[in-house]
Amino acid sequence: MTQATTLKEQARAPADQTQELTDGFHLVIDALKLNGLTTIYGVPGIPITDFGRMAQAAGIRVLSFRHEQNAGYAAAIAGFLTKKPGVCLTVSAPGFLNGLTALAHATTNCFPMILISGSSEREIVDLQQGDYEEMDQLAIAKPLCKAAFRVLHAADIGIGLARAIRAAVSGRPGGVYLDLPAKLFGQVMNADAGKKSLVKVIDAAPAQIPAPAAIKRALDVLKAAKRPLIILGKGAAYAQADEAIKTLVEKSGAPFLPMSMAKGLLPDTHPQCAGAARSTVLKDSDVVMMIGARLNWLLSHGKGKTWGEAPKTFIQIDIEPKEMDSNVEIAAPVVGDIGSCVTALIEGMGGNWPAAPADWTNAVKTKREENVAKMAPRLMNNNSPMDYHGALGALRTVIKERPDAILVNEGANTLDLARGVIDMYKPRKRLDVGTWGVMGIGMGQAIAAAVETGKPVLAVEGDSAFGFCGMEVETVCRYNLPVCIVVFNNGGIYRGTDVNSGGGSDPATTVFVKGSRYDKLIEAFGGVGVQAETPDELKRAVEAAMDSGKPTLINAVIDPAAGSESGRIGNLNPQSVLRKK
Ligand SMILES: Cc1ncc(C[n+]2csc(CCOP(=O)(O)OP(=O)(O)O)c2C)c(N)n1
Ligand SMILES: [Mg+2]
Repeated sequence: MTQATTLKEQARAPADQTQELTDGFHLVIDALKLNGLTTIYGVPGIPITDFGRMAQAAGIRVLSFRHEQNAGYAAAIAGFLTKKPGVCLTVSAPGFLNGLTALAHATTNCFPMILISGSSEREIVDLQQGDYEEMDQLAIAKPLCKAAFRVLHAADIGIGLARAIRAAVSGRPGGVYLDLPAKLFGQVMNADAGKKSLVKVIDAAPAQIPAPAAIKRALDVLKAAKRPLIILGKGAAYAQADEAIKTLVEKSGAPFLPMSMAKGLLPDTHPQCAGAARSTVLKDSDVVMMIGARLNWLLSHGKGKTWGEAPKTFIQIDIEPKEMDSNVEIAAPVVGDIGSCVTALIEGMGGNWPAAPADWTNAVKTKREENVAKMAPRLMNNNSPMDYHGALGALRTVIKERPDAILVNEGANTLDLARGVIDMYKPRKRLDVGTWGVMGIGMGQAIAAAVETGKPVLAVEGDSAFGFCGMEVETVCRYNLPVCIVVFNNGGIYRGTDVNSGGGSDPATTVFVKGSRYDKLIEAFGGVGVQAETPDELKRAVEAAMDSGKPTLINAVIDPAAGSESGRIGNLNPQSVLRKK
């Protein structure tokens, strides 16, 4: 008899009392383990409480969160960090919906993730007879993810999970929904047949080799460039083709611009890094090679003022053919996985590839040095209350001294300014709000980063951003994770100085309680809380936290007037001529 065979089940098993049995609970666990999925992020409840317990007993690491959205963000970023689908586990209807934002976020950001949700009885749900937590979850999930599956028979669990894994990681990765109705878990079947029904997914994300003609076309365009630019996106970071990408960039001699989560793929201090000369390189380049980056809003759709007058020719490397020409014409599309494409490009370049023209690379270098020099004194100020630059100057040094640490970052000013100020030195060390600029990813990402990598984590959080996920400090403390949270407390969204222009007693829509002490929150759960009022205090507190590995929350007091509306993207706020003075 297996552990799975409870007395009740034995009583139910009619024919052969000696046959070994298994059940849905154990088949899901065995299928996950068989495929190396050994961590689950979730929230327990009917119908998955026992499943979580059994998974933990079977050696799967099951991390329970306080809200499914944070568990979902943890699973999504685990997918980004590991190239294996991150697994989030939720209860039916409300739990499922709480996890769904993260699933959609994973899909938008091309992170492999599987949201496994328990669901209520199909017969009742489909007749809309008001079951416990009734909802047609499969139909709701479908438009928000890459694929959605439901398993009704225990014998199909193996195939169901195999389909989910392949859908999540092959081609362009994304979120997958797997619906497991309550009844499935208790279904019993012969243990041998159950074992045979499991599928170990072979080569889940097969290499996609680019066509030689596409490689030649791309290299012809690049060779003719007078002012080439390489843009690295988070797809390039995801690919884990770090050495090949470095070789390509260095061989080309072209300036490179890392998108937010591609920072550190090559160090921000690399002589070819054009991060500090972003507007110059976007405006003045003539050939732009995109590697795992999309011409979406973050790059002004590849046109308009940001891109200047100089005509552009685009080379784009992406695994998704439909990405090509999505916003502007792509002269040289290279479709394939990034590792294979970049390797083929390097081979095609041969031994005597001409370096990018020196007048261009020197012009970029000069601009970059100018901008870095302009910023330097602002980063060294020791003002109290702190401004963003003073506080970030301190954190920049902390990361410089600890390049292995993972930086999680969200907020508006807290995000945009930290991205510019804090240099990254290694791949996949910067995790943030991604394509949607979503608030609330911080704690989920910090927890998953610590769990998946074992490295210390520094989470730099706007006070509003932190509010979306702050209760997870209990989770950080419960699992005793090496996470240091710095809340940039400027008393509000963008600023803490707004007033209610209606004159009523309610505070303005964007401000919070003045002088609040977020550090007290973590003390409630046994973590270390620190109040920091100067950059020096902040630096000392972060260093102590990173050295001790103790869960720590530092309330960094930021001048409420220091921020600007919507950080760096205020231009996206709609304007009406009626309101213009
Ligand atoms: C889920 C979600 N809700 C709302 C927003 C809108 N939003 C953008 S930034 C932001 C908060 C910015 O304030 P804070 O985190 O305190 O950063 P600060 O600019 O004050 O440093 C909000 C609410 C969002 N991006 N995502
Ligand atoms: Mg704020």
